[in-house]
Amino acid sequence: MTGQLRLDDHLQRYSETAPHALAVAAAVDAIAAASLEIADLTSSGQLADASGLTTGRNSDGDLQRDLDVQADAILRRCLGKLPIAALASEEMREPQLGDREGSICVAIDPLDGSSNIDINMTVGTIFSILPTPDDPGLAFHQRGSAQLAAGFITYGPQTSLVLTLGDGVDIFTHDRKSGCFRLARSSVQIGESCEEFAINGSNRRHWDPPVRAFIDECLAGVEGPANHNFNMRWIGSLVAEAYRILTRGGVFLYPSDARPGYGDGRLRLTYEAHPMAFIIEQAGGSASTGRERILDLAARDLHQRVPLIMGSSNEVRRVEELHCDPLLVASVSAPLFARRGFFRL
Ligand code: AFP
Repeated sequence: MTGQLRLDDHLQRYSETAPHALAVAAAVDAIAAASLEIADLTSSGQLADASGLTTGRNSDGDLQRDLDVQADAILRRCLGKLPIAALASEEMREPQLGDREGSICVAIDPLDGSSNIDINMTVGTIFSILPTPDDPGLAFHQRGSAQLAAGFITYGPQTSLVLTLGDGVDIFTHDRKSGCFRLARSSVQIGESCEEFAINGSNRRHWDPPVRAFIDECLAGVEGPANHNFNMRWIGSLVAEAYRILTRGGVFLYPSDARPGYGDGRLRLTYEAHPMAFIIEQAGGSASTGRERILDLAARDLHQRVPLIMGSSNEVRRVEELHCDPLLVASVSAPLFARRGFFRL
């Protein structure tokens, strides 16, 4: 079936399965259409005056690049034609309320990894689709487990759309000849154990002891408790890391750390961690803060950050075990033994 099934046929079949399915299918179709416009921009780079240069800061103080703004506008234009009750974006301070009769709400990270544009690395769009609650103003305060669908598009060697509609994960790749997205991989599954970890190792001195202990176990390889060797990757683009994990397993960590503003890590719960967690769990993996399941969390505010450990379930579970280790936990709370204390683990 791979290569034959088109995304629009897949969405057509899904749209007849449940009351909200038609609206979900229409939103995914609109995001897929928007992604082709964004792919044109990212693939032209400097030629399309899409340099990735910073144009300012968004509502949450993050550096904003011209392409972030352009991608956000394209997605909002494509989604704006649909009966969506509320739309949230990394590039918008507050959610935008829409059609009160709309059965779904959508959260987007229009261009994740945009700091990689000027170095020609894979970037992407991430989306989360939720049911409309009684009060649409509370749409993005629902638990991650409420999601109806989630996905991301990679703008890299391939323009590929990774999608879960709540019944497994499928990957559709844009076929430039026919101009449509075609099924590349169906029912993607992540192995329960892995040999590859991804973390920004330059932050080691800022990590809590449980994270440091886990990475030290990975580095000890076959000579340590993991009893096998690991490889390391760090791309600096969440969508690229997630795509690799869906392809060959692995564990990704963006934990909280001691840097100012990183007490809850770097990634946003609503439009990054929630959709990624839904996808990873639907593919048989796990997604955690190190202490709690990501999909059990509900955001207090739209741009709330959250530590994210996701991927092969054995390694995610090991990180959680270390977060329960009384010795390691005590060292986090006891100032004397904390990160900048006299004793380093
Ligand atoms: P940008 O969108 O600012 O490039 O951030 C990308 C990201 O949120 C995520 O995609 C990466 O995994 C992570 O940041 C990389 O963070 P570091 O630059 O701190 O390694």
